[in-house]
Amino acid sequence: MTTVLVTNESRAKEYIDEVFSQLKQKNSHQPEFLQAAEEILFSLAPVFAQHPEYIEHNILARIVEPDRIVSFRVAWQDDNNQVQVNRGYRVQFNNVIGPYKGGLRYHPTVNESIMKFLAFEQIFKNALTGQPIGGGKGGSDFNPKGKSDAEIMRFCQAFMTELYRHIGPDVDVPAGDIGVGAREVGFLWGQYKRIRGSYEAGVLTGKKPGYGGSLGRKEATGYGLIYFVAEMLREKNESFLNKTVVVSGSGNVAIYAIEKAQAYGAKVVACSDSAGYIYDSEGIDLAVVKEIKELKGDRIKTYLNYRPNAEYHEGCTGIWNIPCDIALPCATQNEINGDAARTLIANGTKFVAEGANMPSDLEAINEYLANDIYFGPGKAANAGGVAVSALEMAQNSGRNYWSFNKVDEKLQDIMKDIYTESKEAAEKYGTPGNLVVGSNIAGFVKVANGMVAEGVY
Ligand code: NDP
Ligand code: 2IT
Repeated sequence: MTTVLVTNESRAKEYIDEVFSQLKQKNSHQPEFLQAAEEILFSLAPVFAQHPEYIEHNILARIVEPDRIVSFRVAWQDDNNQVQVNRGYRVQFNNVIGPYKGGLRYHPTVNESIMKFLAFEQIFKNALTGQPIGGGKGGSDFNPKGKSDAEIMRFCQAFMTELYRHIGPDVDVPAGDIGVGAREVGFLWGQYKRIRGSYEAGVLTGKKPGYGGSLGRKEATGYGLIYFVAEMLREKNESFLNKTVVVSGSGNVAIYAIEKAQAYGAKVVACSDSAGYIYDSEGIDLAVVKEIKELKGDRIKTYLNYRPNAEYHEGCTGIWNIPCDIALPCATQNEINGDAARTLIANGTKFVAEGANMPSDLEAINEYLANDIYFGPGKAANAGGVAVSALEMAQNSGRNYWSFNKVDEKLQDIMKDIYTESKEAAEKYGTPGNLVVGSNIAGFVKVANGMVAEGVY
């Protein structure tokens, strides 16, 4: 028996090594995708040791190759009547457990590597939600900063004029991400409806409530993160009450994470944007942050105009030097490296959970795990947004609306279930307390079983 296990273990490791080395060769110019794949692949060794049938079906080599990637030209006219050109993407990675599902990102850094890393993560995240949604992601290198409403609208219309032929309520359902919120989803939706000539509400999520959108979607990622962290805290006989919290970013995820953390009695002392961070020792005034970011679209620096006793620091990485009990990165990928993680550890941080996708690099994750930080990885901790997107799809299919409380209660249950499943998978596969391994395995097994069931095509 022991020999069989050892053989299985070494065969599992060999198999993963083999798939990853081929992946590196094929995608050597895609560092973010390789980073996401490395984290997931190597955490799956215990699963392959116990399930050699996944090796027989060559699940790993199949799951790392997207079903398809669509890349297209987006030409649009700016307010000076100049024609601008951007590149649009949709990565349809895996639709084994439901239509492709994932957000759209508008940011100048968007490229195929970033799209693929996000879509790959989304497969496992979406599986974890327990909702029938596959994994996808899209976006453009379009920079929304400084653009007028009319320019944003024309860009969204031009983007949808190509994207519409690749999506549909049962095919692929985009939503928001960085640079794409309810305003952009509204413009995209209007154009889709115009082209298709039918009211297919479930083709996009994150719409405004009253026009097909779900109550609670705007808050879902941030609130869901806090519900997840509440479970992590409960595990250690702790709570949010009087904890010092640092949240990076000041966008959709950050704002609603701050709101719920404060409602649970935490003191949130800092947040940021891509230019710098603010520190308010008395606790962030969220009404001010909302006015700056949601109403005015201004820089976080202007917080000092309302709260002169706060501090502003240029550059966003310094935020991790602020001592805190709980760190919640909610801005973007790779915002915490090994050095920042060591600073958090030295300052006594005990909990890190990711509102953003892949904000901690591999070195940072290894530091957390080796130093008794209880770590909630993004694909589990930030799954609340896409989970409520799936609830929006359900409402659209049923042609009805649910109350905020009904959605919020379902979100709380989903986040608790994700926590429990991740924790139990970590225990079952021999790494108790390691939610990275636990969430990767719990998500992977659902998709892998579906792939075995549907056969090779
Ligand atoms: P927003 O566009 O609403 O906000 C993004 C925030 O992050 C802004 O404060 C922005 O600053 C900052 N930011 C963006 N890019 C960078 C960068 N390169 N360096 C430093 N700061 C940066 O996006 P969201 O809040 O929706 O998304 C934040 C993160 O959460 C992303 O990783 C996203 O993938 C993830 N996520 C989002 C979900 C959702 O439902 N929206 C669901 C799950 C995960 P500035 O204003 O200066 O650009
Ligand atoms: O990263 C994410 O999970 C999102 N941006 C949300 C995707 C969605 O379809 O709601």
